Amino acid sequence: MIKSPICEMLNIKYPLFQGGMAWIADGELAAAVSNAGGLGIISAMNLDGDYLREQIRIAKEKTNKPFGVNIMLMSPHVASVAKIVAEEKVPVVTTGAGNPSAYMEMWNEAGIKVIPVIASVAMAKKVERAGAYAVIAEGGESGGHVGDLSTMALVPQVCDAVSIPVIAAGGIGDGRGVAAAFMLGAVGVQMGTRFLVAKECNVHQNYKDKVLKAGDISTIVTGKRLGHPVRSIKTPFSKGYLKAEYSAVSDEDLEAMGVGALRLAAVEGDEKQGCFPCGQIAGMVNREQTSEEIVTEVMAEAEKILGGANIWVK
Ligand code: TUI
Repeated sequence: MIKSPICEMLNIKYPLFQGGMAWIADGELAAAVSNAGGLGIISAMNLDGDYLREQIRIAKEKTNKPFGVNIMLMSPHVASVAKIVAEEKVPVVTTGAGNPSAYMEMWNEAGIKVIPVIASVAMAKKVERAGAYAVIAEGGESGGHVGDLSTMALVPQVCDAVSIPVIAAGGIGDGRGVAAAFMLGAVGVQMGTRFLVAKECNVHQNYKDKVLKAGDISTIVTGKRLGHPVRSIKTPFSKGYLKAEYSAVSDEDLEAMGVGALRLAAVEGDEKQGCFPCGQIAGMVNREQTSEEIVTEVMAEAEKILGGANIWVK
């Protein structure tokens, strides 16, 4: 069985986090992953505190295991949801798409273990100085908001730069990815895309079907011109958006084109105007499974690979 320091630190069976995917990762999915022995994570996305309180209530009802909340730092409600996680004494908070230092003191005082998602060495050092418990180093293979570096380049450089534990994310879809992450110096992994098709994932069926159909080159990154690059499935909408970015369309019109697109995809399954975030490992996701099947299968594969890795040492 694979055990790493992060298991004891967070009181979880497996060093496997489920990504806090906006409009997708709700209390039901988080509870299912936590019950399977991983760390389930609820996304606070860009809604107000009422939504988050309700999802935390659902998670607490469905599991007595630790779970986390992901706070997207570009959310207009970031200040209020930041307070709610402290009030609710959520065991773990992950953050994304920015620098969480301003909230760190409040969260640390509430006894929350803060694990920011970072995409560069500089940001990893910054959050370590501000009191982060660990970091999630996420490469640009991931779905959603992405940085520039790949997981292979980012993870070892972050491991060298900080002394807190490093969790690897981006491009990890099975046990081979988990084993590779450990070889790069990580003590755990976060997976998002694989959980998009979990039975307990309440995303629209059109979204699941797109992920199941997607291959290795089915995703593209849009939003670079406005400074918010997002990896999503190639659709007429995302290809049209990319074209608009390289045209005379104004920044304001471009911004307007993207408003509500994540919700349209995840909740309505809108294939015309929705944005379907998804990682590059989509081609490895070919069937719907329960969260428990995903977690146990991935960790068993990793254990087998790591157990036999010394065949390369002569
Ligand atoms: O945050 C994510 N993934 C996301 S957030 C999201 S919602 C959204 N909607 C519209 C536009 C953009 C996003 C969908 N997917 N992943 C974690 C992540 N964080 N990836 C990369 C980063 C990151 C990037 C820059 C973290 C820190 C950072 O610092 C930049 C700075 O200097 O402030």
